[in-house]
Amino acid sequence: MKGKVIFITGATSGIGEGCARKFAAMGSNLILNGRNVEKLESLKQELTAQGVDVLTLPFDVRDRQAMRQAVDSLQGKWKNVDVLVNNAGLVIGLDKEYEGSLEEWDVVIDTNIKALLAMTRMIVPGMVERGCGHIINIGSVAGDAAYAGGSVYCATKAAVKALSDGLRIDLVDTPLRVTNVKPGLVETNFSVVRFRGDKGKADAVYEGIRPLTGDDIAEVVYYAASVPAHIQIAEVLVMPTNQATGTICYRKK
Ligand code: NDP
Ligand code: 8X3
Repeated sequence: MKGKVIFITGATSGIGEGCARKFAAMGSNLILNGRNVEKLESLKQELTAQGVDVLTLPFDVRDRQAMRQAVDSLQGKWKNVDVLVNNAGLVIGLDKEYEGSLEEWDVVIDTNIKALLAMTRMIVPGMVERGCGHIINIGSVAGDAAYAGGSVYCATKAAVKALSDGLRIDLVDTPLRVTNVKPGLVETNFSVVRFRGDKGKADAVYEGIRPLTGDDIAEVVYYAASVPAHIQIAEVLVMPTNQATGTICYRKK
């Protein structure tokens, strides 16, 4: 993976940040996206000090025009994206489908589905032209089955599975690969965002169980990206040892 160009959306925290560190440690060059400009800059400083090149592209993935401008601004080696990690995503709330906020659900759907699709639409044609590339989508165990209060989020992650499967079909006559990584419980900023900043509620999600970390998922993403070119890791479900499904966990009292 040395010298390859990896484009990671949502690289300022959690799984995306873990992926940035892992690929940098293995000598890849990075295009890092997120909205938090300060975090992007500090990550850039940290990782360039390790000898890799880092380009920061701060934009809101829901802003189609900003995405277009950012992608069009890529020059030289940065145009040749080898691996696209479609990671930016979130959930807001744990509300019933007939009670939650349509506005909040718009944010979730626009980020998790429409932005992932738009990134794919903008980056993959270049990969097809060059005859190489890998799209790694961060789905979720939540896409396998709905859970109470998770209906819209689960639907977005089911959509990530369908988009990954559909893209794999569309690319079947090319050397490109598509991977859907489906994590279970990962302790990141995810639950803090879900509970609108309530750290107590967020911490309770991981009580009594050892959750995964963003770095753990980065290992899986890196593995999928680094296996020989004739191997396509189509889908990976990765959960803590004491998690069996999206909703069944063993928690120590
Ligand atoms: P974090 O909240 O820690 O990170 C989310 C990242 O997404 C941040 O870097 C954030 O950056 C970015 N992001 C969110 N909205 C936007 C936006 N509109 N434009 C650009 N970037 C955005 O959560 P995770 O690392 O856990 O989440 C990463 C992915 O993993 C998500 O797709 C999530 O659904 C998925 N996932 C998480 C699991 C978990 O248990 N944590 C389990 C399964 C899947 P910024 O704020 O700078 O914009
Ligand atoms: C995040 C996993 O179970 O919190 O995708 O929805 S869960």
